Amino acid sequence: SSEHAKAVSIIGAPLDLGQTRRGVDMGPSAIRYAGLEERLAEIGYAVTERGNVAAPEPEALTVRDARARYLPEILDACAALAALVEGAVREGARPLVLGGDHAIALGTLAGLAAAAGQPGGVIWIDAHGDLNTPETSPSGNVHGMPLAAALGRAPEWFRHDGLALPAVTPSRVALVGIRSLDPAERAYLRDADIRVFTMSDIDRIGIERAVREALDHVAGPGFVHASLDLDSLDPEVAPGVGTPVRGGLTYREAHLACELIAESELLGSLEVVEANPILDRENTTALTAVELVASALGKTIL
Ligand code: EXY
Ligand code: MN
Ligand code: MN
Ligand code: MN
Repeated sequence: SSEHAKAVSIIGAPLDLGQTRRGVDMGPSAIRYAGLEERLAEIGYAVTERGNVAAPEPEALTVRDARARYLPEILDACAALAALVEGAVREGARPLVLGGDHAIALGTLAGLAAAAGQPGGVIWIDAHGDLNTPETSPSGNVHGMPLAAALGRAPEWFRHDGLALPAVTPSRVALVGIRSLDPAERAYLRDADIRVFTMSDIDRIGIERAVREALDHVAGPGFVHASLDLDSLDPEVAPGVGTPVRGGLTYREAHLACELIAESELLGSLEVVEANPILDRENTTALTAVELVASALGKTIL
């Protein structure tokens, strides 16, 4: 049915340098332990495990610039991830990247852009915009910046030999589930051709219409990617995240979003980020991640 292969390459990116809570580096293990590979095999995928990219431990590093903590090390890790993602696409498989904090999305998107030879589109499902630059960030946490970096903003900060930037086109970006923006992110979004579906919009028009319109917006040449930040879900459903925000997607809304993504057959790749087993209850967030990935890759109830 789909032009996309029934082959998936799992790539772990256990990076936690983009924020300050320990434990998100265990996200890939937690998601694998929750039964990812078996779940994908059940729905007919040929799964290849690529293991993890190397990610240094913060204890072994020093912060050189508080405006973007650990940025040089994050860019190196993202470049390594980009190479694996590019390789998976060239082999005809769909990359499925497991975070790690959301900073890794810069590597995923750069790898997709390198494989495609051009920027693409992304549906970004998140409580946050991740559109800060080192100059506007209130925290210096790079996991609040990857979408800005992938869009080619603040290039003097994010330039790296191993990263094809810009990796995404503003007119092919849609944000879904948004409920926490900083002033500079809000100002940027006022003028950018990015579609934003806040939680308030979703309350009004429903998740189905929001995701259908988001998918229309991101469709196009190059590639279409989905970046799923687990903090898009309500913290009661997904407590194991470092930056929870009340008022998020319900379990069923998140599933419907993923089912619509699968039905659209637009997606060539997927990533799921911010799972933190130390903050979780009995691996429930990782388990939810596995279920959502299965829905996004075509699992249906009937
Ligand atoms: N906007 C805030 C900041 O830049 O520090 C919070 C960012 C949280 C980002 C999470 C991963 O999506
Ligand atoms: Mn995020
Ligand atoms: Mn987030
Ligand atoms: Mn558009």
